[in-house]
Amino acid sequence: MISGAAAEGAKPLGDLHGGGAAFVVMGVVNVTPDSFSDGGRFLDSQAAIAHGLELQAEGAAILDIGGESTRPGAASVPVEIELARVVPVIEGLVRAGARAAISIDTSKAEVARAALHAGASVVNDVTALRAAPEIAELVAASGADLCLMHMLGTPRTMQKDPHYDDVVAEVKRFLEERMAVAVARGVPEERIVLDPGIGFGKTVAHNLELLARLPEIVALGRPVLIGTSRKSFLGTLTGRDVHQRLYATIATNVLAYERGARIFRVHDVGPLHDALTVTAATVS
Ligand code: PMM
Repeated sequence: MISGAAAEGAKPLGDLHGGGAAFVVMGVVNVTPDSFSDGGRFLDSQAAIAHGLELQAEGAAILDIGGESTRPGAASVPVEIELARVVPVIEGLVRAGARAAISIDTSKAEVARAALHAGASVVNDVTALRAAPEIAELVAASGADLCLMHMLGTPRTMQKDPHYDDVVAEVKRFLEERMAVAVARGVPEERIVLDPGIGFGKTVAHNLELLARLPEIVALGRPVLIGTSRKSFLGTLTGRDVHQRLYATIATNVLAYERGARIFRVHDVGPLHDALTVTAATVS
């Protein structure tokens, strides 16, 4: 059994299943030199911890800590480097008494194990257990939540002319299959969150179709996480550069809430928390 926050029962996603919180904002804390919108800003662990606490104060109920960039074309990072980036940040947040649940954004079993041990209670795996299926057993043993995300190919290849016959049907089938793998390896279904992977092997049209037909993904019966924050399709649509995409980010998240998404992975937590508070009060 793994110790840490997961073992102590921090369950922000559980609230969603029980009808508690109307929505959950997941604040992004990238401890990377090269993430597309905040690469290099929080590479120093003290800066990353301070940033995480700030996002918590703005309303993040989950802090998603990532030590490997998944931007298109990104190379993978050796495990020791990823561990050295994320573990001190998780330990620092726990030491600082963070109330927000800590999510580890990783596809490596060693990193998931160390993060759960340090106090993470969510594993956010953008490969949906394809890179390291044994993450499922670690999640199951610790009682953590698991986010399974759709991606076509790998970050290195995913934006090279992605093709689908029906993007929504294919993403849905993939998520269903990966959920079955997780459950077969011992993860309770009620600990699983699904994410269509906006921007991961998708054209602008694919992203828009996924958002338009989100209820089809929600129909799988698990909480849906959506990550549109500052992403390049918003730049294509508005002509704005990466730091001027807040309004576009808000528009997509408000619509995603209305279409059934309940967990929102964003960089700009305060504005999104306000927008979703009003949306949730308006849409019953
Ligand atoms: N997007 C990024 C990284 N991790 N995880 C999930 N579950 N969903 C996402 O959409 C997602 C993710 C890329 O964005 P970043 O470089 O700003 O972290």
